[in-house]
Amino acid sequence: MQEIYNAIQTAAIKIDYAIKHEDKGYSDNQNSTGDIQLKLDIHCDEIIESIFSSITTVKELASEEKAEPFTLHEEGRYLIGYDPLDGSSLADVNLSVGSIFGIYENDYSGANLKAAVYVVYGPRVEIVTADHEGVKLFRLEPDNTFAFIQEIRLKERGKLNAPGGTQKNWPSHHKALIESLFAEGYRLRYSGGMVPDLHQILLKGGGIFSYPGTTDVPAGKLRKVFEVFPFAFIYEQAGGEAIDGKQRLLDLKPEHIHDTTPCFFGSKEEIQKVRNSYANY
Ligand code: P6P
Repeated sequence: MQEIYNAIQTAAIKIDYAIKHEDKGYSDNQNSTGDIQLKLDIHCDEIIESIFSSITTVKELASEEKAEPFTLHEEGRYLIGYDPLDGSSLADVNLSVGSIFGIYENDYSGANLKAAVYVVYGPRVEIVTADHEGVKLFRLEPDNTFAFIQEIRLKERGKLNAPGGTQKNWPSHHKALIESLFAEGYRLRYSGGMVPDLHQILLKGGGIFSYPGTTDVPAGKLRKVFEVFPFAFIYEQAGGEAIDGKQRLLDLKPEHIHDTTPCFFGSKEEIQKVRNSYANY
């Protein structure tokens, strides 16, 4: 697994450079969920594919930017589902963006996730890894190495509320849940970037991030394999919980590689509030 973590560190340095110095224009292509791809999306995907291609323990790659998974090394052990540059359009307005990696065995179900990693490209470049040893924060140093900073743990209850999705399309019980959190004094923290928004809640000790099913998109927007399962794994390893409103997210399986799901990530008390609000829906 360390070989994969090292490869992600190398990719992170190259991607950070690309974000800061390379063409931000749109390509002529769409990805499998219909998003028009930035040239940056495609280049970041190429950086990651190139770096993983030399790691023989990696059997298969599944990228959010490609229609289907593809085999790298037939005898490899790990399947890697990744989003090379999540929230890439935020780079145009100089907001933080990120890369997300789920490291699976056998298939891309939540139960087969063995480790998860994300990179935040912001004022600092930081990497968070989660495996059976816990959740660890690393930061890019001037000599282009990543220094261990701290373990990350969530408190039982936090103070931040990151409510995603188009509010006019929230179901009424979801709207009541979000309003009840603000009435309790939770602070709004939402940039539109899943990685920095979830990173902030982890580093500030807790709260809740939600991207619900909406009246126009009942299955939600965020992708199980590339985004949701990795963060569900990270939040659980940090002492929090991650559900779809009722079920534990890591108990779910993708129907297809780009499958999406409603998702809630947070401290235990906030996730219990979600269960209470969604119990009868
Ligand atoms: P909305 C970015 O496009 C993204 O995939 C996630 O990074 C983010 O959490 C979500 O979409 C934001 O979606 O509908 O709130 O703008």
